[in-house]
Amino acid sequence: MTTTTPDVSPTAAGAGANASDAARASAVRHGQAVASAERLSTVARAMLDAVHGVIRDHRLTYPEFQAAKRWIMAVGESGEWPLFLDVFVEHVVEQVAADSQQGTVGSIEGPYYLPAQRRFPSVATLPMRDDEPGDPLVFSGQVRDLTGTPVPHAELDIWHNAADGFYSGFAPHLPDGLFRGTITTDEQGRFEITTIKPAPYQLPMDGPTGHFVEAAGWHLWRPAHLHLMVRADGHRRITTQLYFDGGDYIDDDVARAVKDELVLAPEPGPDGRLRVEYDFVLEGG
Ligand code: MBD
Ligand code: FE
Repeated sequence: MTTTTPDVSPTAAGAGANASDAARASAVRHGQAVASAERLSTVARAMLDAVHGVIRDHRLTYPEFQAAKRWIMAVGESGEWPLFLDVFVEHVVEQVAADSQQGTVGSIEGPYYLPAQRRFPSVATLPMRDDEPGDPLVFSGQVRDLTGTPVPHAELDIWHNAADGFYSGFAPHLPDGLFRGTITTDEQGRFEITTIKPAPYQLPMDGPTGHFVEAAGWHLWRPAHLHLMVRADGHRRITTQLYFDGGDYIDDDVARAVKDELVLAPEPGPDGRLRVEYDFVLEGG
């Protein structure tokens, strides 16, 4: 794995805190939860009961309670709650949602989606710099419905990190829009996207999330992944990620978001570039 150190070191303040604005926008995309008093009471009661259970089972002390309070305040002040929740909690929300979902399996959205990126036709090269570091990757496939019928003009949002591990929009040294785009599939639901193979992602080490993970002796890494959102009129939108066979942390994702069906095995094509195909299957229509 090649991880280069950027000139301008992105900090937790960039990678973690900037995700707060993205999280506020995401609430709009996912729809507003309207909880009845009954639902709120039930869920809040269960959460408090779970916390009380942990305190009793582990005989939590006053100094530990105070340390936990200070840490929770620090996460809030640093703006890292979206990061922390997407890494340690979202995978279970996604699993519950997946119980009622057919077709391509989903995975978590994570904190770094940005809407309204550059739009591309079905054959596209994602925005990248001259001499962009990384292994070129050609990712192609087709969007179909559950009956196997192609879905023409589906929209596919794709976003992933640069070879140095950072995401554009959340690291000041990267140009806006790098490795982000919305691709519209052709009449046959097909697409072909040229990009680079993403790199494993390390959570920011200099914020409260990183401090906590290090203090617990856990690691801070996610395996390399492509993020995708696929939507088409009359079909259920899917949010998922694709991973790479044999890559670091593929069996030990800090965010627990890898599913076997989502692991790709790219092979070098005739021109030496890595190539891989993956077809998306959408419900509805
Ligand atoms: C990521 O890139 C990511 O995908 C998730 C889920 C959490 C933190 C960073
Ligand atoms: Fe990610």
